[in-house]
Amino acid sequence: MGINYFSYRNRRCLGRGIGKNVIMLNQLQTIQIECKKAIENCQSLVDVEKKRVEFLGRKGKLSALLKQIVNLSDDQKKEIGQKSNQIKKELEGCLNNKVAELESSSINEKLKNEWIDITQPSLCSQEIGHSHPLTQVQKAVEDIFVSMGFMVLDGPELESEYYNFEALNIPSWHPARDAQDTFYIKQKSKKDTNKFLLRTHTSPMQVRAMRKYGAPLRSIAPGRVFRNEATDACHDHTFYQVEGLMIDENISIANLIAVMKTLLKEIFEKDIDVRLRPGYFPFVEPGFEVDLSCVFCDGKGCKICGNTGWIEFSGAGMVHPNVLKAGGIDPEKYSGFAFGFGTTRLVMMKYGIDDIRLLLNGDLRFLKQF
Ligand code: FA5
Repeated sequence: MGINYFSYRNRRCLGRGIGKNVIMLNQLQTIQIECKKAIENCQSLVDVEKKRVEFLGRKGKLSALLKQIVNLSDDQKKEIGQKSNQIKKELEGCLNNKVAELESSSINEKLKNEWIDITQPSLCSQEIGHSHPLTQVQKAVEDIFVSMGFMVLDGPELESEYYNFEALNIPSWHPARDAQDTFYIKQKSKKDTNKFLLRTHTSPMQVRAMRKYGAPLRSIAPGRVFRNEATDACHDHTFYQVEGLMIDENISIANLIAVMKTLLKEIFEKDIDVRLRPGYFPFVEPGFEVDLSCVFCDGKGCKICGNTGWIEFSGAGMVHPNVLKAGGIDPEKYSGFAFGFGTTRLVMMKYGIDDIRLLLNGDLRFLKQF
């Protein structure tokens, strides 16, 4: 419903000699009342915007009325100007309040419709995974060594021939290289003297650690290693080792045995029979093989232990002076032990897994058991 600004009432006012300003005041009040009512009835933000334009817009009702202000005296102009500003402000406030009211009710509506019960059990069953048994045991090993003051180091799987062999007292002509055949990376050119290979053991971390940290030193370096190997129940071409190194003044084999025993007791939660026998590794002197009593046959002999009753677990020994020198450590002042055991073998023994190849073949029926 529009406003007739020259309504019957106003014409009567003029007839009775009432001032133009009074008429305009009446008209302003009419706009004010009509606009408030219209705002109240708005159901949407679009409605509110329409009313804003209709009443307060440049071509809206208030502007149209104010065009008549030219007919008033200066005092009347002032009076009407002030009043119209006050009404405009008030109406703008009403419009804004309505916008806020509609917005919040639409949010509430949305919340009502989108309400979810977060305590309701899931309709689709989601399986929760877990870490691989190799990772579980490696973490346990790391914790045990950290508790004995060792730091945990990480080394490259793509290793230089120098760190994998030469720095470990295994020159290119040495027969020990044959025992650890591996995959070499193609050199860019024949002139390129830097040969790279998939590391055959974690022992390259010995010289890397010595060069970086010097002596005294306690470190372990767990990781994946690779060998060109015919596989069987106890041998894989890709497996995991943990390299251990302890260098200080007056370190002896007794320290090595104590550390090994602590590790095994913690992992197996019981005493395990361990056998030390002489072993040859060019980077230790003297060198040993550490065997564990076979858990599959209780040391009686089975196909897994090759009917010996023992499973080879680790190589170990006192670090060779040449290796200490390659690591920048004075062999006259310091001595140390090193070991490298198969994490994969440890997992087999801990969980009674009778074929090493099960660990990396990705069969979930197997992995779900851990
Ligand atoms: C070495 O790799 C030496 N770097 C260990 C060492 C370190 C000796 C420091 C002295 C001082 P070896 O080849 O014996 O040694 O391997 C060490 C251990 O890795 C073995 O005792 C065994 O537990 C594991 N291992 C070796 N070959 C395989 C394989 N093919 N599959 C799974 N585990 C293996």
